[in-house]
Amino acid sequence: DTVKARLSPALSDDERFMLMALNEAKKGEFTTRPNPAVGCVIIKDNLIIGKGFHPKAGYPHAEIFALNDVKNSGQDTKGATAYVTLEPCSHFGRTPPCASALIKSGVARVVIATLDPNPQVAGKGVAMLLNAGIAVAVGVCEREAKELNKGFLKAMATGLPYVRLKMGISLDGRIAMQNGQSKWITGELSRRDVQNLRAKSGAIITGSNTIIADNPALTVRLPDVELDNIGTTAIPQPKIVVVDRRGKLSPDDDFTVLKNPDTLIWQDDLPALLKILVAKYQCHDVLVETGATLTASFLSQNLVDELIIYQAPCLLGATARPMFGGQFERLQDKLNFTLVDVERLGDDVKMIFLPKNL
Ligand code: AOF
Ligand code: ZN
Repeated sequence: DTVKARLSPALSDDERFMLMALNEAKKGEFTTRPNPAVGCVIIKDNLIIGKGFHPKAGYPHAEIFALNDVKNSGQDTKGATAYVTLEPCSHFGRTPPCASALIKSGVARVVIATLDPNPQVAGKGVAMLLNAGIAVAVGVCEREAKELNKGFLKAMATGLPYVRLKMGISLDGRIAMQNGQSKWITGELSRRDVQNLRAKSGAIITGSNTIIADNPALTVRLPDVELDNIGTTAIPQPKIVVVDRRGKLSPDDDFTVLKNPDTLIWQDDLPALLKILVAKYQCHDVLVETGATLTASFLSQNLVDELIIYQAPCLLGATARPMFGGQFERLQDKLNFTLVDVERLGDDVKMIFLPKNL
């Protein structure tokens, strides 16, 4: 690691401060949706004079918390530089435009990690700052900033959510025994990691077979988070969607997810479902947790952005249920993936793959 550190080029001041702003932004990772997680630090003479993040939709944006932080400590924003992980907004939404607040504060320079594709903003924030004579730089730590708000950025740009499909599998690629028994194949740490995946998802999609076999709650069971700017906050529960192609479920069946009036039972058309999740419910990050058949539909219709596999060191045998219900005649028809991350979680391995689109 020391060798690597010596070989990698030193971070510029702009990058260093933007990474701090990104650390601020991450504090709101589980609570801001449908809004993006955004952080801001304000620097003068190479010192941090204020910082803040967006905690939750309806609350002030990151820039406002950071500007107030400067004021509260009796310092002055005149001539300072603001580092913001997303283009400051230019519109009156639930809150007034941050670009105006920055202009009023007298900052001399604004450094932005990535532009806001929200059509209400989309470059107008930068234009407002430039028109006011503020120096603006865009694209510092852009990759890291985009990583943090994959769902928001994709949904704003395309109207479709960022879809993660997660599976817990055995060494032989099985997800349950023939009788449906599956508790537990993966270990404690993997299951805790899945809680984090759920916590950043606006919706969880599953299938009626999974509901009938396991009666899962599909809830986030993480403690409330302590946000340093607004106090203790519960993580919102994702919306549950049950794809029930053959009409096996009726709304008054005795399954846990059906007791929740917000649960959506959906018949078939998956692309239409994804569009509605963004347009009607503002679910920008979607997690698919389901069995072999629905998994095959999502993958073969090319609807998955990221495949997340937790693989446990056990063999469940040839009669256990496979992870993927699709079938191909010829080897060249196989679905291919690119491995982008591997992590050890106790005795399990977590792997993240991107589908290689045909
Ligand atoms: C910023 N700073 O910290 C965030 C921004 O309804 P509102 O008023 O909360 O506006 C939400 C929109 O503002 C959201 O869709 C995104 O475009 C932008 N988010 N902008 O300047 C922030 N969270
Ligand atoms: Zn704003």
